[in-house]
Amino acid sequence: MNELQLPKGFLLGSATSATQIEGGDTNNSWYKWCQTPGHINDNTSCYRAADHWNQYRDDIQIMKDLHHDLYRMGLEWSRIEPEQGKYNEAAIAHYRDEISFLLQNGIKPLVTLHHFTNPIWFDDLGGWENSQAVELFRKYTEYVVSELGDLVNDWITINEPNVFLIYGYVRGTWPPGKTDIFAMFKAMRHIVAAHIQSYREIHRIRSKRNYPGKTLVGVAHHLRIFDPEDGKWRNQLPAKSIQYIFQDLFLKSMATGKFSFPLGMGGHPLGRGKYYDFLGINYYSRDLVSFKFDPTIMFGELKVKENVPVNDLGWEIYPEGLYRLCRKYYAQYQAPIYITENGICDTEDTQRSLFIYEHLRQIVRLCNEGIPVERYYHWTLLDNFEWSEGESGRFGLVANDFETQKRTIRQSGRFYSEICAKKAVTQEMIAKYLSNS
Ligand code: IFM
Repeated sequence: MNELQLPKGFLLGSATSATQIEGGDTNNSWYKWCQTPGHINDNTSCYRAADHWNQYRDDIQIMKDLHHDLYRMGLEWSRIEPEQGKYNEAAIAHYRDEISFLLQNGIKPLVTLHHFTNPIWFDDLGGWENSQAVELFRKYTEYVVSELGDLVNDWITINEPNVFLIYGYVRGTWPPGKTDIFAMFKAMRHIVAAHIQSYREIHRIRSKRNYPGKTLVGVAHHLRIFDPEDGKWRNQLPAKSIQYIFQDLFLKSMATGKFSFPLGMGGHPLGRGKYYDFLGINYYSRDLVSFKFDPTIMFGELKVKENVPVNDLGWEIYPEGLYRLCRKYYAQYQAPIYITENGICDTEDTQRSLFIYEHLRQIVRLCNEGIPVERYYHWTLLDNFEWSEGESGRFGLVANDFETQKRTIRQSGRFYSEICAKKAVTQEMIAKYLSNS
């Protein structure tokens, strides 16, 4: 195993989302969803989560101990705007304090406005299928950026819109629990428009108020590799169409404002533009695609390659995929790349260190080839509420005991901490952390 040297100026940290760690909020769509038995595999609820709402100062101390430069955090819209148009000053003050404490500790925040959850009042109005959603999200953005924009330069408007829409509107396994592709495209049009309006709003407010620092706004896109199971054209076709519908359509529309088919007819209803300052990539795994005569799955069945390493959830561990995706999308979008998520569900912590090493190796390879990957946010800081998996999906650098809310840094967390401090993986670290890999 070779040493790794990360490029000069490269920044590292971790990512979380509000609903997955904060706990204590009853006003969001996922809280409601958790109330129905069967929705969450282990019957836990995001109401408990990791109690970060109360423990955020201790958690920031852990980030500091882990030598983080960066932290990607989410805001809970339903706490900030518990009723339509009524803002909760205590909630925004809480986030101000959290962000100020990060800054005092030398950790740069990247703030996500929407990460899979809606306020219940917003869903009651029809959620993302309602055309008013765009204006409602713009107003929420306006409020948040007016209140926090002096402290925060870096923003993500919406996390993984493709995953949110496909699970919520096609598979029906996440709120709002629909299996209606037309509803999905309707909601998608509004999400794309909401991103564009929010992108403009963040720039407008920060520039009008002369807030310090360069404003950087993007989307955290969940990108996957879809490889045909073999070279047969009948498998290649569905692999391409799934890739288009799952990720290329979202990326293009949100990045440029072009509403391509089936989202629209190729025009730019909100104006042609460049609505991203960086390319946020959340990368986890690859799927193999084989033809199946079933239009509801776009004629492609997704499989995991045989005899390959997988995580606890059965997802293939495929670091080369990160390299392939960054190359491909950089060629198209030409912006600095932030790996806004990358991580592994690994309860026993037997694979995480090697996973981190292998993915960073691909990043070094990309940087050596001139692709500007500038930041890496590991998913995730601590064990959290992993949506349908509940508390059983353990992605944390730090283990969390949900009964006692006691944090324990995993061995992989210590490895990552040394990487963050040294911006390198040395032979000593390989011997210490990767010798059993
Ligand atoms: O936990 C999620 C996160 O909320 C979005 N990206 C994928 C992660 C792991 O499933």
